[in-house]
Amino acid sequence: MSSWWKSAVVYQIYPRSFADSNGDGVGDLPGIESRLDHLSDLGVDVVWLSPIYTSPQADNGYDIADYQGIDPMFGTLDDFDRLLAALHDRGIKLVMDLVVNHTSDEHPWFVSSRDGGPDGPHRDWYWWRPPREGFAPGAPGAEPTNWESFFSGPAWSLDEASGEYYLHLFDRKQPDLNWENAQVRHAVYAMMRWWLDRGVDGFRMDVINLISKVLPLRDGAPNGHGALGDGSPLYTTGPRVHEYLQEMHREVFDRYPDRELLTVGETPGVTLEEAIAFTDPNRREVDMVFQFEHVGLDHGPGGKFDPVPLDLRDLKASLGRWQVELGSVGWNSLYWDNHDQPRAVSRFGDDGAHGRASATALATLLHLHRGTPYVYQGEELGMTNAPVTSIDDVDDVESRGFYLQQAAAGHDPEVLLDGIRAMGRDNARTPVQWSAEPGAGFTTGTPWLAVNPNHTWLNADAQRDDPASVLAHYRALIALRHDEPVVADGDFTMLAGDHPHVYAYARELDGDRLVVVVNVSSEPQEVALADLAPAGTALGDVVLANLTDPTPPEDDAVRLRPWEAWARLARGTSTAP
Ligand code: ISL
Repeated sequence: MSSWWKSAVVYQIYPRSFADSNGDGVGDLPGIESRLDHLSDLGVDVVWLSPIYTSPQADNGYDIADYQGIDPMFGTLDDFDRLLAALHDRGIKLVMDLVVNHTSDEHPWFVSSRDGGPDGPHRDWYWWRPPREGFAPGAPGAEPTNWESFFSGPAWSLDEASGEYYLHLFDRKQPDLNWENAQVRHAVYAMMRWWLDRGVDGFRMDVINLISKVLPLRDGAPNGHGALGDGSPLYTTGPRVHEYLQEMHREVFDRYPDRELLTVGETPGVTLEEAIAFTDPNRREVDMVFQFEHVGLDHGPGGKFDPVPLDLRDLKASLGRWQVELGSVGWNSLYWDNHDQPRAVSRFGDDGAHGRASATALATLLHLHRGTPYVYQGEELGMTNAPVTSIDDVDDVESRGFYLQQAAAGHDPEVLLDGIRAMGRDNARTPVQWSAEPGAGFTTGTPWLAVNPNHTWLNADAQRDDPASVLAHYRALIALRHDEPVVADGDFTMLAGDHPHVYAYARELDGDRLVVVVNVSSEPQEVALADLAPAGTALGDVVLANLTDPTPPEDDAVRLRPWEAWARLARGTSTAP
């Protein structure tokens, strides 16, 4: 299969926060269409659209009630077809979000599964179990297993009518589909073909490594909140997941041999070894996966809402290992941000005095790795975390579930709010800041989630024609990946791996050597030249820099200003074999 995506950059749109065309405060499909110039100017190759399907929105569309319908909040199928055509006219592909570990509890499949009772035709499409032996339905501890939902509380809810419980690894309104049932799998494949026939260019597969569970379902080590990084062996990369993905490949993707498609699995808790198996092209599963190791390094003992400072050496050890070991067999997805993560510039950078420099430094660090970079809407502007003053400002089902559970258990609400301020998913979900206007150019109405007050100066209008903007730097990074084969295909070598504040690496291809050096701190730093270039060789010419007049290397060392980042390319001088 072609690997056109090695030189491609993907842009993620979270539709409810991107652009609102009708003033109802929620983003929509015509809104996206009205902003396509922004995507063309940026130069991205692919758009990944978070869910736009019919949904009661218990988890902002990751709870789907009709896989082939568009939620009226976002528009109509005609709006969708127009958007797809407009993207294709600009040479941009469209990847859909595929959420098939679970449906909404309002999906007709689940309604039939529940209301048809234990003998109904769809009962086995979901995971139904009687109460734990010796317990009455609804009694404390009666859940069939001790699994906890990722959104707090038990992963089982009771259906009073039948006295049985159904499994939901996420919210109670997101029942897990039973992939053991071949009818379920084939219904999913048919739905995927329907979208491909409509012209879409692939799928981002939500929590796809959770679809196979270890049978019989049983108790595991308690997986308290935030255990996502460790996963649970009872449903993370379960025994049949590879078989299912290979079957999906045969039943869906093999039927479109002439199309350039992209498949990316979201795989929380995936190990490097598992990721190699998922993405080895010979196994015909998915092109790449989203792994979570690097975004778990700042989780403290209490989980994601208990963050600890990141040690850059841990990040280097983690990303470096994935670069070398996965990059040479399968393929990496490269990301800092998405709709589930806080804003990178606030989390790993310095969103105060060094906002622009740290946003561009982090972008440089990530994008020139080996893999396919994903830009999450607003990241290309350096958008920051959202101010939150009380739990009433918080919309996200995960953050709210965490707060309510922990506050009820007696934890200090202010400490809980601090965790949500740092790590909550709403940070990524505030509306895109297009302009300095009151609705940030996102809406003329009341936005569903407050716009960040810094939109008065941090916005696309202010950056569009500014060559020193974060936006201009993203444009340059994307162009560099398109233009320089060493960025797409080169080998990866970590440099100065022990340096606590400088992230440096080399990419090599056919005699070209690209060296990327990033100061990941708000202090000046220095790194020995010998750590960056073999004796007697030069670092080459600057091909990209985030500060004007990038500091030239001195005889023995490279000195860097706070958050300074550059890439230098030496042609035909590689020492690689
Ligand atoms: O963000 C997370 C880390 O705590 C998880 O809450 C997140 O749910 C996990 O990464 C899985 O994410 C995906 O599936 C969820 C949905 O809420 C997320 O938005 C989606 O990206 C359930 O569909």
